[in-house]
Formats: sequence, C-alpha cells, structure tokens
Amino acid sequence: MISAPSGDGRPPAPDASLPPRPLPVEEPWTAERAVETYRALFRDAPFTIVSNREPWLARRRPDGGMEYVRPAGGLTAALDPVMRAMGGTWIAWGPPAAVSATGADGDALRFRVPPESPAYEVRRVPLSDVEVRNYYHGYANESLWPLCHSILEHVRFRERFWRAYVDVNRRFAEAVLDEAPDPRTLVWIQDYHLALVPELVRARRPDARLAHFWHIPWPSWDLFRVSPNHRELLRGLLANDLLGFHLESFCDNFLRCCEQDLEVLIDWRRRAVVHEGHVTMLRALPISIDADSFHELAGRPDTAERIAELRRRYGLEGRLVGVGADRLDYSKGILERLDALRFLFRRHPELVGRFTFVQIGSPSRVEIAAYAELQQNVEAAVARLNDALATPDWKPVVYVPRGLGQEDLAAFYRMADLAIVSSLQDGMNLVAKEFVAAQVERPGVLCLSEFAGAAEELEHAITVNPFYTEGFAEDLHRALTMPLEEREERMRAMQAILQRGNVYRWIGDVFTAAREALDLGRRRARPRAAAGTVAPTTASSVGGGTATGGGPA
Ligand code: GDG
Repeated sequence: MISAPSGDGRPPAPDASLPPRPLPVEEPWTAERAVETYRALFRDAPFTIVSNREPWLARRRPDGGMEYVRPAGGLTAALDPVMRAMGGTWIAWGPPAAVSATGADGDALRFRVPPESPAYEVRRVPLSDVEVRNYYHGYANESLWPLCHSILEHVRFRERFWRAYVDVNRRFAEAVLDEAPDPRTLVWIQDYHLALVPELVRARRPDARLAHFWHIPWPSWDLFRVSPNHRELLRGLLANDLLGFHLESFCDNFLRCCEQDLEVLIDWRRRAVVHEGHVTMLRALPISIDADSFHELAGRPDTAERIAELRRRYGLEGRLVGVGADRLDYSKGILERLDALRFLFRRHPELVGRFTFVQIGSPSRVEIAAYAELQQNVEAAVARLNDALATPDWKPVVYVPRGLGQEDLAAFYRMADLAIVSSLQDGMNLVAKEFVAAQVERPGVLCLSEFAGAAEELEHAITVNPFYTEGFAEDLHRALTMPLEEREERMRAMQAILQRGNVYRWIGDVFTAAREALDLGRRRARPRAAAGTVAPTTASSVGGGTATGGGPA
C-alpha cells in the first residue's frame, strides 16, 4: 500500500505560499572562506587551474562580436568566484572548432573574465579536430573512462589515441610552464584527461607545486594492468605533490598499482608514495555541491509555479513521481534502472496509473559508438515499458531526451517523491547531492547505488544494487511506501552532511591537503630512492614518519 501524503491518496500540489524549510543551521563554507584558506596557507603565491574544459564558453554574437558565457552549475561555477577573488590563470582546451573557424577574437589564445570586470585569465590550448578525436574521444573517453569505471567491454586502446594523448598533454604542460613562471604557483590539475601533465611539468621545473584531482574511480590493479600504458600513467601522476580522489578505496587502488608496477616506497598510513625521490601524498577528498544555492533555487516560489506547469505538461498531476537525471553514459546504470522499474510495476500492479518515472537524459559523447548505442537502447527500453503498460491517460516512464536548464532540473528534484541514482560505478555523483539539497518540503527518498562514491557520505539514502534487478525493484517499492516521518528524518541527516561539506569546503580541503603534501615532501629525509635498490613496500621513512609497508592499515 502506498503511503500517499494527502487524504485522497494523491500527493498534494506544491504550495507556493509555504516558506521553504531552511537547511539545518551550521555556518556553511563560502567561496571567500576558501580564498582565505588559500591566503593563510600560500600567502600571495599565484594560483593556476588546468582542466580539459573551459570555465567560460566563447560564443559569437549575431553582430559578429564575441560573448563569454559561464555554464550554470558544476565545478566551474564553484571555482569561478574563487578565481575571481584570487585572480589567477585557468588553462583549458579551446577555442571550440565552431568559434575558431570564424576567426577574429574567437580564436584568441587568451581572454579575461568575467567580461564586465575582468579578474582572471583563461589561457586556451587549441586542438585540431583530429586531436580532439584521438585525445578526447579516443584515449580519455574510450580508453581511460571505461577502464577507470571497470567496464572492460567498452575499453578500446589504439596507438593513435595514445600518441594524441601524449602530444596534447605535452601542449598543456607547455602552457603551464609559460603561464606559471613563478615556482611558488600552486598548479591545480583536473581529471583524467591530463594524467601526463605533472611529469612533463616537473621534468622542466623540479620545484613546481602540483596538485591533481582525479574525478572518476581508480580501478583495482587486475583491471588497470590491461592498459598498455599503465606504467606511463602512474609515472605521470606520481610527479604530483598531491593526488586527490573522492574515496579512500580509490587511493588504495592507486597505491596497489604503484606497488605492482614501479619501484616505490609506500607509507600506507599517510598514503604517501616515493617514486624516484619525489613524494606524492594521496588524499580522499569527496567533492560536493553548493548546497545552499541549490536549496535556495529549489525553494523559490517560481520553482513551485514551474512544478505545477511541468506536472501539467508531462501528465504528472496527482501522481507519485520519480526522477533520474543523467548524462547518457553507460556507467550511470540507466538501462538497469529501467529494468528495475519494469519489475516494480509487475510485482506491484497497484502502482500502475499512480506512479510515473521521469528520466532526463542529456546526450553525451555522441561521437563514440557505445554512447550512440546507449541512447538508442534507452529509447527502446522506455518505448517497450510504455507500450506494455501505458493507459490512455498515464505512462510509466516520461523520457526527456535532452539536458534541461537548472531551474527545471531543480523543479523536478523538488517535486519528486523518489530519485534514482543507479551508477554501476561512479566517482561521486553530484545528482544525488543536488536532489538532497533540493528537498524543501515533504521530502522525497533517494535511492542511491552502493557503487556511487556519494553512498559513503549519504548513508541515509536507500542503497540499491543496480546489478540485482529484483532487489532493486523492492528497494524502489520500499522508498515509495516510506512514511513521511522516516523520509524527513533521513533527509534531515543528509542535508546536514551537505551543509557541512559543501563544495567550498572541498576546495578549502584541497588547499589544506596541498600544503600538507608540500610540507611532507620538504621534510622527507632521504633525498632519493634509487630505482632497483629498494623493495617496493619495504618499511622506510617518508617525511620523517615511519612507513608501515605491506598494505593499507
Ligand atoms: C564526474 C564523475 C563526479 C545532468 N543532467 C542535467 C544536468 N546535469 C548535471 C547534474 C550534475 C552533473 O550534470 C553530473 O554530475 P555527476 O557527478 O553526476 O557526473 P559526471 O558528469 O559523470 O561527473 C562524477 C563528478 O565528475 C565531479 O567530481 O561526481 O562521479 O563521473 O551537476 O546536475 N544539468 C542540467 N540539466 C540537465 O539535464 N542543467
């Protein structure tokens, strides 16, 4: 029996006059506090970010001039105010082919943002179409992405992918050397597109300060070794002072790979590794979102109006609603989710006509065959489910095959009685956190894959196993029938976690960890662990401490 919120068994329409329930009170971190943390730790040392994607998009206006637009949400939105206050340089791939073809300042190698009061510089690394195909779609997204998500069926290695990856990483490294001549500069590299940049920079500037955050999982050694370039990747990353992952288990996987592949000294307690005399500190630093902004957006009266409109448009009035919002990526478990929904309706026919699941699927990496295929498979699975079960005025699944604006996304999150995040593997998953932040009244339930990094922090979610369809379906049923009191209790606990650990706290934690890593490297007594002379896990001294050796504590 569904425990529906209102007397007539239907969820009430959102009430625009209700003030949104405030997030539990605790002084949240802000961009200013992250900047103060940097200043306290690094004084006036310059700051540089290196990422594949540009933080601002260059677009040509109809009058022929250029305009620079910041994408809403995501990491770039959180880092933008930090960069504005610190005034550094952001190095990224650009200009996009469409803009460069038009010439003028669209193919400028650098520009300053924000346009109205320039505060920091974007330095672009232009790539040809062939390079984009082989480095970005190829090595980054057909080799590394599926490998790191342990999905071997989609892994493809090609010589030309690797060659382009090396070349492009070299160009990024050159840009770092040009743009950050001051050795005190903290260079913060983002993600799996740029694994070789640290080594290439360090070779030319041994005293560089390098931090790197890897946003996706790191696989176990038995999978990682299938890469023909496994040693080069590890060597590239071991030139960092700090290497951050979302989870401790990813750090430990990385250390085990080093242990198997290279002559290294490992201090498992500190998660530090010495390779060719250089110390790299690993740290689990789970990313987060700007929870207050999301809560505020979801709680706006016009969001309530938007909800009413979306319910009308998609036939959701008076129904229980579930939501999923993903890039169309095979790692997100969208097909497994649709399977579980099929089981749910079969086992609980009382839900027919009463519950609708909305799947928002923004097309992603469509140039890659596996992604184009997934898009078709999702459409086909939705059509099968709807053909089998739909009634004249109801559909089990509403599929929105495109990305939505933040406002619509927040409205769907707020309206939903249930959200499904069913990743087969995921570094963190920000959708899970956004859904939690967007609950402002009569909270919904988060069904969260145990294989998403977010499950470690959001332990008050209902955890699901996307590989076990029947169990998954029963978990969905449990979520849909959960009493309001329990939903509120779980949501309060998760919102408190997000408010304490928002994205600005994450940035501050990265700065603090980078400082510790640099200090650890400096303190290290032994100048050089010569290759071949030290057994990989022999107990030894890293930064003056005692290494435990032999495995994680
Ligand atoms: C990588 C890691 C890690 C989705 N649909 C729409 C939309 N989105 C936004 C969400 C969210 C973002 O995209 C997706 O973030 P995820 O974290 O879920 O996933 P990835 O893109 O795979 O990100 C991941 C992350 O890096 C950060 O470290 O958490 O594990 O794989 O913000 O809101 N946004 C809008 N419309 C949509 O339709 N506006």
